[in-house]
Amino acid sequence: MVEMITPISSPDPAQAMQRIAEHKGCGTTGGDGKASCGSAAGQGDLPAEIWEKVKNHPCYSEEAHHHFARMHVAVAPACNIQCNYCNRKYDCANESRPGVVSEKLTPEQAAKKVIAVASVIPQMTVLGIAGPGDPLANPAKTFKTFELVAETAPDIKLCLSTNGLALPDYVDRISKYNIDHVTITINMVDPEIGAKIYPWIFWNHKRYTGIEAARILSEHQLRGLEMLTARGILCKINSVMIPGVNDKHLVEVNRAVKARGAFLHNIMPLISAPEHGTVFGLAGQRGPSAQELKALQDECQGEMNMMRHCRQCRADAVGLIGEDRSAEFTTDKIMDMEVNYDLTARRAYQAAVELEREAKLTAHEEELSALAGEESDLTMLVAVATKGSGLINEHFGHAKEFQIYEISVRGAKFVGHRRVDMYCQGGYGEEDTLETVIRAINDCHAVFVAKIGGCPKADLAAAGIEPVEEFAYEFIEKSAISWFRAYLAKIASGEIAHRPRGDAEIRQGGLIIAA
Ligand code: CLF
Ligand code: SF4
Repeated sequence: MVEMITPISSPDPAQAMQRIAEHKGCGTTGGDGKASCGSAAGQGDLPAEIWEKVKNHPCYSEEAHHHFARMHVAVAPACNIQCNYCNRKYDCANESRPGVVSEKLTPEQAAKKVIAVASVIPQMTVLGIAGPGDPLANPAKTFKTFELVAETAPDIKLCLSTNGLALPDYVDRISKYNIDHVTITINMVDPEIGAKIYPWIFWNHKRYTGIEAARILSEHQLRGLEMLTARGILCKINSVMIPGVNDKHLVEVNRAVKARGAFLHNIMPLISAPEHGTVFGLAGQRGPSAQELKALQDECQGEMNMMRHCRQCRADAVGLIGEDRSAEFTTDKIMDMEVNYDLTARRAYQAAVELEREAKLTAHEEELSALAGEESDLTMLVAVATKGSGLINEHFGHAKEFQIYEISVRGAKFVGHRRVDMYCQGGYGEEDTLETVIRAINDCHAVFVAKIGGCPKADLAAAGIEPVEEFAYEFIEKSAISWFRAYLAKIASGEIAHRPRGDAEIRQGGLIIAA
C-alpha cells in the first residue's frame, strides 16, 4: 500500500516551507516506493497549500508531468554571467539542451502566444521564462510578459528560472507578480570550484573574474534562495553535474540548499560535445554516465526531494515534458490564430484530469494490495511507451522516448526516461534504429506498449526484453505491478528463472552514454 502522511494545513507560507525543509523525503521513507518520494511527493505527503501549488506543475510534481503541460516564451536574450558549458549563440544551457536556438519574442507576442497555446492545450498550466539568456538580466521584458499573462490568463501559474546573480534585487517583484515557482541554477557553494565553471560575471556595471566572481554569484544565489523561501515561494535548484569539477561537491550543495528551504533539487547531466562550441565541449570535458548521475541523485535523495523527470527542454518549449509542440506555435502561426480562451472549459478539463489521477492511484493501490504478503527482494526495471495521462498508450514504433519504472513488492515508481529514435519510419521499421532502442532499454525486463509489430517483437524477445501488449491503454503503475505479480508466480512455479539484465546505453541530447 502507498503509505500516506496526513496532510497538514498551515496558514503561514514560511512555516509551510519550514515543513518542507524538515521533511526528510526519501530519507524517512527509504526511497523504496513505499511513500511517494522525491518530486513524486503526492497529496498526502505535503502541506495542503504546497500541494495546491505543485499538483498541476509538471516540473515540481513527477506525477503531474504525465497530465499537465508547460510552455516557455523566449523573451530574455541577455545574460549577466558566462558558464563554461554555454555557447551564447544558443539558449541558456541551465535549462536547455545545448545547441538549441529559440525564436525571440516581445512581451506582447509572448502574451499572445500564451493565450493561443492555452486555447489549444487545456492541460497547459504553467508559463515559464527560462531564457534564452537570464530572465533577471532582462527584467523589463520578463516582468512585462508576466504582467500581461496574469491579466488575461489568471489561472496559469508563473514560473521563472535564473542563474541567481540578480535575484536578491528582484525578490519583491517576483512576489508581487505572484510568481510562485522559481528555479535557481546552483552548481557550487565553494568559490574555488565556481571559478572552474564561471569565467566571469557582470555585476554593478563591472566585470568580475575568477574566485571573486564565483563568490559574489554564490552569495547572491543563496541569499536569493533564503529571501524567496521566507516569502513562501517554491524554489527548485538546478545543478549541472560536471565530472571531476563539481560532482562530489554537489552533495554539499544539496545540503546547503535544503537548509535554506529549497523544495526540489534537479541534478542534470552536463551535455558536452565539441560541436556545441563551449569551453567544456572544446576542452573534451565529459558529461556523467547515467550510472554516475543516478548514484549522485540517489545519494542526495536521502537529503531532500529530487527531480528525475527533467528533459532539459528549450527556452520556447510547448507541451507535456518530453514532447515538443513548439513548431505548432511559431510567431507567424500564432499571429494568424483565432484565439478562444475559455476558462470554464480549462477548469472542466483539469477537474477531469484530477478524477483520472485518483482512478490511477486507486488502481495502483488495489493491485499492490494483491501483492501483500509476497516476499521477494527482486527489483526490476520496465520500459513504457506513453503519450501521457499515465497510460500505456503509445505504439512501440512511434515512441521517441521510453519511461522507465522500477518495480518491486513495494510498488512501481518512475525513475527516469530514455530518448530513442522512432523505430517506425514512413510505415517501415528501421533495423538500425531497433538496435539502438534495444541498447537504450537493455537493463529492462519488459517493454509495455499499446501495439507492436511482429519483427520488433521477435528481436526484443531475442534480446531478453519481453514485449507486453496486454495492458494497452491501461494505467502504467497498475499494469507494471500486475505483470510483476505474474512474473513472480512464474518463478515460483519454476516456469522461468529470473535473469538479471545487462547495461543500457542512454541517450542524452543526441549523445549515447553507456550506463
Ligand atoms: Fe520551465 Fe523550468 Fe519552470 Fe519547468 S522547465 S522554467 S521549472 S516550467 Fe522542467 Fe524543462 Fe527541466 Fe526546466 S523539464 S528544463 S525543470
Ligand atoms: Fe548561458 Fe544561461 Fe549560463 Fe547565461 S546563465 S551563460 S545563458 S547557461
